Amino acid sequence: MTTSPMSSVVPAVPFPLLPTGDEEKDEELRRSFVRDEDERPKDPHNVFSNEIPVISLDGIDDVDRRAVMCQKIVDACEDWGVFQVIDHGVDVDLISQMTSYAKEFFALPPEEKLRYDMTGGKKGGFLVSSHLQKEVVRDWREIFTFFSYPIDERDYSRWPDNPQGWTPVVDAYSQNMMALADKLLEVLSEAMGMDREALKRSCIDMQQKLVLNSYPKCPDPHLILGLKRHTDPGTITLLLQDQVGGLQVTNDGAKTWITFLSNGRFKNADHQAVVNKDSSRISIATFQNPVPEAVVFPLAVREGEDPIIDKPMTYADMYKNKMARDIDLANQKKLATAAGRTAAPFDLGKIHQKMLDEIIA
Ligand SMILES: O=C(O)CCC(=O)C(=O)O
Repeated sequence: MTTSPMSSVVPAVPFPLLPTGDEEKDEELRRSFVRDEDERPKDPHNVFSNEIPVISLDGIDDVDRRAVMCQKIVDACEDWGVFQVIDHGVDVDLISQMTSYAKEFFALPPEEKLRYDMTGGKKGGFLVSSHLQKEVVRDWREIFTFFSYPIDERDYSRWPDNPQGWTPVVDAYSQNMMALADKLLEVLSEAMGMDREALKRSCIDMQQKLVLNSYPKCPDPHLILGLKRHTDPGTITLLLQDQVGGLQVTNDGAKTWITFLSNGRFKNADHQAVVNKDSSRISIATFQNPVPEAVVFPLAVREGEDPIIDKPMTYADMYKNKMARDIDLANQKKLATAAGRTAAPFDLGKIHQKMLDEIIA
């Protein structure tokens, strides 16, 4: 992973991360969040960049305006792999209801949130820090996950009944996100010289997971990350954030689904979330993913280019490789740092053996 600078994206209950009430234990707990020096935030949450493309979707179905918009989206995907969408047509009341319910949920007492404890591979619910077991350093956040598509696989017993009335709001929000993702994928398909449905078709059936992130105020924001630097493996992620700020991105990217399907043309931005002393922050990430058996291979290879991978793999394999690699790199780095040396290259074969135990969501 490179160390180029992160750019901040302009983007809203004080509660502890399950403290034990025992000062000594809480101090120890806090130490488990402290990052190695090279991973610590370089910029605070409220330093914003104007480099990230901002794209209005107003008039996307008008032939002339669509062409200009499409070009902007393509440029943003080629240069950054991330952009801010405005005039997206999603009802502002729905967005504010979704955010208010999320805040209310995270403000509940720990025992109430833990009724939805997601550990042990349950399909949705509440977790502290990360969905990956055995993370070496912890993320300063709480999360709630809804597996929202396919609809017939929803397990409503994992959707909270507190706050009351949240289920129809989550349902409406997830439908709106699905429609927005469709629009964006249509544009990218056209940009690759294919029909509008091509990228969606390659997912076989679009799956969707909503992850609500709650980043409490943090006493040591210069040492700790809300969410460590990573890339999302799936088709497209739609991130709603409040006005606090904390998302930082870089355009180095990594090779994940969209990079492989576009033969390296569209980037997948590395990103992280930083925390701060004064305000808690909420974000809602909607992950649109292919089905596990969807084939990952370039859909279009432009003249003069070679495919960036030799043979097709399934999305499930690509996901497992990526997650296992991320965890193993972090482990090796920690061990190497403790021993005062540089991390050695990792053995993917060995990682395959243990990756299923480590990925619990
Ligand atoms: O909260 C944010 O700004 C980033 C969230 C994110 O990257 C994620 O949930 O994967």
